[in-house]
Amino acid sequence: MSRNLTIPPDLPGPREPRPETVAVVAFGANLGDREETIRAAAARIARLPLVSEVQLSPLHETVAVRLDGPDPDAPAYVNAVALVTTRLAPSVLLGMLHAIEEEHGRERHERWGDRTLDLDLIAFGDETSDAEALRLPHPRAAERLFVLDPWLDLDADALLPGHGRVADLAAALRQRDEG
Ligand code: PH2
Ligand code: MG
Ligand code: MG
Repeated sequence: MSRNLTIPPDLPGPREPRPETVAVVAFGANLGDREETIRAAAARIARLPLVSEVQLSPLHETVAVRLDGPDPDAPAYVNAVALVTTRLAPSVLLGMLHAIEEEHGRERHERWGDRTLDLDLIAFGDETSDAEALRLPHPRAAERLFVLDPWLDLDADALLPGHGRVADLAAALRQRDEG
């Protein structure tokens, strides 16, 4: 009896190492010691298996954006972005980011509510995905100056897959807000 169980040669086997990819991770915190939390989370990501480098941007203090717009009376955020060089699969990295949020006491009550730590996977190389559990790039990244500005600190030529230059997206948002 012979069955064709041959693995097609162009599919990577499950144990084959993935290539190094640069992931863009956004950090946000508006409760507790925001700066300390973000620095600790970046150091934690750097210690993950199959992560070889983490470059953290300068920290930006930003007005909280609620579902109905900016709210200067809400606790302000500290936001940052990191470029994470990794051989992890994006879904595995995302699971680890959620675990780190929990280590920092993240509680989920209301959408866009106050939080000790939010870690969002903004982009993963030039991958795009419509999967419900992991949309790439992050569906709201192009509209968020608190993501685009720290990303530009690290890479003035950054590209958001499917949307173009991050610098152009940020300039368009500023014009909309000021114009
Ligand atoms: N994150 C949100 C909602 N609002 N506002 C600021 N300034 N910074 C954030 O990171 C942020 C927000 C949902 O993830
Ligand atoms: Mg977020
Ligand atoms: Mg989030």
